Amino acid sequence: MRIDIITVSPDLIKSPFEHSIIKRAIDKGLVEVHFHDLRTYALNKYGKIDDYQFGGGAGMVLMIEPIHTCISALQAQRAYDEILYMTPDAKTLNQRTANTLSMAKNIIVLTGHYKGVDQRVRDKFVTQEISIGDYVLSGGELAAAIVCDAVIRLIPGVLGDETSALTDSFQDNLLSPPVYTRPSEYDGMKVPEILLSGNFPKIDEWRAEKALEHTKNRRPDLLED
Ligand code: 6GU
Repeated sequence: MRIDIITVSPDLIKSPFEHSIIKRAIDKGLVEVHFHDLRTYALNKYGKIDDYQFGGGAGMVLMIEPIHTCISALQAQRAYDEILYMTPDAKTLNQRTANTLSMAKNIIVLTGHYKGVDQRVRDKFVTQEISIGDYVLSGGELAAAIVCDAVIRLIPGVLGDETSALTDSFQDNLLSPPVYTRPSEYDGMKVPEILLSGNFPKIDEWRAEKALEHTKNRRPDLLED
């Protein structure tokens, strides 16, 4: 997979790609991530990429031309499956979306800033808009990093244990059951007996029960989905 991230703050978004599982995926060649500073495509030598909004109101809007130039330059080199735009006024990211995106070959991720981008960018170039939750961040960069993390870890070969993504929370619309490690007793707190029993069918059953109980208590909305 190849991901091209268009941003006004490349430095803000780079670090999540330089650690742990995502870094390893890049090192293994399972994913390529490229950052494009929107200012490189600015209209003039002062780096102009935004302007006041028509009709008045606070906040700057990213202009269509630099974004169009950047997207066109990328599209001249390869076809893209999706052009994502990160914005709080969109459908919220979920595991199903991450699963689908993990099967793409080439993706562009456009991150907004200030008041966002000119609506014509969204109408004409963007194929999918994604929010990461019902709260507002100062820019789309951190949200883009989150989407990329959720997607990259699902690419086959990225996680060492192939089954491990399948047992994640949300993969079957259930939250994960609790996990324990040594010691089996700490300060009077005991690990549930069943987990020490070696009876794996029973353990699976216990985990399924706990996952359901957990979901009912914390996220009943997932069960209606
Ligand atoms: Cl994608 N962008 C911004 N600026 N805020 C958000 C968001 C995105 N998702 C949730 N809040």
